[in-house]
Amino acid sequence: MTRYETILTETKNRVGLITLNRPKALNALNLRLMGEVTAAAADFDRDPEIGCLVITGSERAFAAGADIKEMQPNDYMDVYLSDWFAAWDRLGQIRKPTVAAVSGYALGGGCELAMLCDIVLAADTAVFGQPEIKLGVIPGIGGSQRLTRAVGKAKAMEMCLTGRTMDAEEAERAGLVSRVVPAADLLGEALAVAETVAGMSTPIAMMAKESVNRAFETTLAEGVRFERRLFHATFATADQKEGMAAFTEKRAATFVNR
Ligand code: CO8
Repeated sequence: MTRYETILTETKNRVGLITLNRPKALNALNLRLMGEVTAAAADFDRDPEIGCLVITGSERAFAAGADIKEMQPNDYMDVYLSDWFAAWDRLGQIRKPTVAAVSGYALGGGCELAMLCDIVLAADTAVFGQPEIKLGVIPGIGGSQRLTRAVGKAKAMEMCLTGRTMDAEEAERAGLVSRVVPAADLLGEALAVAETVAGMSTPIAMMAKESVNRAFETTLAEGVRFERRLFHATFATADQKEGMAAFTEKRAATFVNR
């Protein structure tokens, strides 16, 4: 078992859980944490016993942003040459579905980390924002792009230009999160959603994820063509045979993830 300093990991019922664990810094995302989250996620992605990932923080903070104290001493050449934060892109390349369970602050990089996940569940205490402008910087982990695609230009502009935050209810109305649940139920709900996904055929869930994500990258015609090719490909899987046989035989499907 890999030992981490800034996160906790566990597995249950085909779900890999990553808990950000820098409570004194409200889970600020330093480079160590970035390396550990992306490494743990890549391990779960490779593990045939895992069908879905959950990323969560604490009750008070999912993550209060990139670690400002770690960033502060850097100059342009430092961040340019090290391509500061580029490693977060690896999380967007995870092929299995990911669920963010957000309670408390999801600010700056914290909001961006949630948006890197496929399903975002929010506690009623969640607060989302891109307050980088108050620090004299702009979002650096995709916030200006993913927030705009999620909630539209009007809200994204206001949030990125003024640092205004959104509460959970507004985030749900705006389409940033799929559902709001009472804070006490958040992790249980997130694990239940993840277990549902993990109970499907994993390769088919990966194709569904890939297809939905394609909508952010391409035209409607190309996206539909991409979806059609993957849909046809599902007929080459054992799980399509099993899923449809189970339906006609009126029984539960037993997927073999092939
Ligand atoms: N980085 C480092 N430490 C932090 C951070 C952070 N982002 N957020 C909180 N902490 C620390 C505090 O410094 C404090 O530590 P200490 O006790 O040692 O002073 C501890 O966490 C608790 O925080 P507070 O005392 O401030 O708690 P409050 O409840 O009073 O306030 C807030 C909570 C409102 C969340 C407040 O902490 C806050 O405003 N934090 C900063 C939020 C923010 O601005 N986030 C955006 C950061 S920038 C970013 O994410 C992307 C930058 C992209 C750059 C790209 C470069 C290539």
